[in-house]
Amino acid sequence: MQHVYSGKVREIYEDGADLLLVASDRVSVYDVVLPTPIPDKGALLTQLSVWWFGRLADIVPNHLVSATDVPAEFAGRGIRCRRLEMVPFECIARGYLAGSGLREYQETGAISGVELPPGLVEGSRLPAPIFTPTTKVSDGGHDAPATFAQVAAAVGVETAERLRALTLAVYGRGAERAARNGIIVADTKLEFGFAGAGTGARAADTLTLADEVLTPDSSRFWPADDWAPGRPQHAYDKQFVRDWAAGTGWDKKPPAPELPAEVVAATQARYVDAYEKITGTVWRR
Ligand code: Q0Z
Repeated sequence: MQHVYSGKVREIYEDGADLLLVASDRVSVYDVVLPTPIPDKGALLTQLSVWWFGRLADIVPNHLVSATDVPAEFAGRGIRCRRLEMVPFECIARGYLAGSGLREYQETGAISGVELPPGLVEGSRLPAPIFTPTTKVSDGGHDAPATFAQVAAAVGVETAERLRALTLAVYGRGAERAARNGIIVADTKLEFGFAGAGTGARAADTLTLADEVLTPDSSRFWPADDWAPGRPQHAYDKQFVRDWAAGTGWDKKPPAPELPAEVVAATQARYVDAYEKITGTVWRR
């Protein structure tokens, strides 16, 4: 088992032809990883993603090989997946205005080249969900918006059209199910790859959904009952951490302070709640 990559809160290992994607219990706020883990967070997000892969399989094939055939130390929070030739763009769907999309709209009236009507505010629901890809920045920097034409220039127009259609279909399915259960999925980031890595194949019809899907780490989840456009929205998962951090006077630069036990417990409960609301099943570790 070779360790090949560390993200802020996840790791990738190599096992022969497969990869193991392992989610930790670490949590980041304001791009800083906190010193205090949230128990079961890695397993909750991994199992939510696995649940979604099953619920999206009629839309797009996925990289999941096994959620159980992993080393004991990764049990529950690791998946075995097929290695893909990754598409060099983050495929983002947005149904609401927030984050970098909001800033781009305020500066240009568009996001990733998609023109939007005037008068939208922070948290506004968009007239219809839009595809707003970004280029991946490898060195930990922030991703830059890419237009549909840039994606098409890089991977071909047929693949770009399929990426857009798949991204909007996955978001549509996810947002609809979450909304029925009181959770707004404001936006979501998907990663796709081409099956047959190493063979040079890069055909639109081999596009495969990779990474994690429709989790609170890859998406903005908001509680629907306090959605109010015109101000920053409350994060479904991290709001307790953000509120607590604001009260400490922490300057949002590393190192972050340790979380008190009640903030850990309240945050863990939100991850459990999101898992249970979306899947309609009871969380058992
Ligand atoms: C995913 C990432 C991290 C987890 C590479 N099936 C695949 N084939 C090839 N590459 C990837 C995948 Cl999922 C791949 N990432 C993002 C980073 C932990 C996923 F630290 N990078």
